[in-house]
Amino acid sequence: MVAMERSLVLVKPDAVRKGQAAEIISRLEKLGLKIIALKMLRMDRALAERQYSIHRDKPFFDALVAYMTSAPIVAVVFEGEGAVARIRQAVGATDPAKADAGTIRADFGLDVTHNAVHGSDSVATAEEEIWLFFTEGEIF
Ligand code: DAT
Ligand code: MG
Repeated sequence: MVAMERSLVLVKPDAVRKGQAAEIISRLEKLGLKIIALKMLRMDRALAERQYSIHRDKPFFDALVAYMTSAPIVAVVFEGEGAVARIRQAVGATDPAKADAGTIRADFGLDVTHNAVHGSDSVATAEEEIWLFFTEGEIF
């Protein structure tokens, strides 16, 4: 049996700017995953640093934080059976050039920084990430 899971998806600044947010979210809905929370926001530095704290010592950290705070994003919580792995599969590899054909990053990503979308990498990470963006009353 596959467990009911929740995952945080972020439609990143370049995809929002290009008007691809609804199409990206729609692809995930079409997998049978349910939207249980959704908002548009501009991340501030503190939020971006917390969301990506695991990468704090990486050479790309400052560029990543600068990019994620550069313009508004759309944050979505999806719920469904096996949601975490199914979303990761639909999102594709971190580098769009290496992502499988038909994945969101292959279709919408520009490069390893501007890769269109974030999806939580585990159930535990998802639960941490969700609470960075949403309060209990914002999740349905
Ligand atoms: P993912 O988003 O696929 O989980 P990750 O957790 O390794 O990938 O990295 C988080 C984000 O950091 C990624 O979406 C984009 C950025 N990033 C990762 N590796 C990078 C690199 N080598 N150069 C620039 N940005 C990178
Ligand atoms: Mg990751």
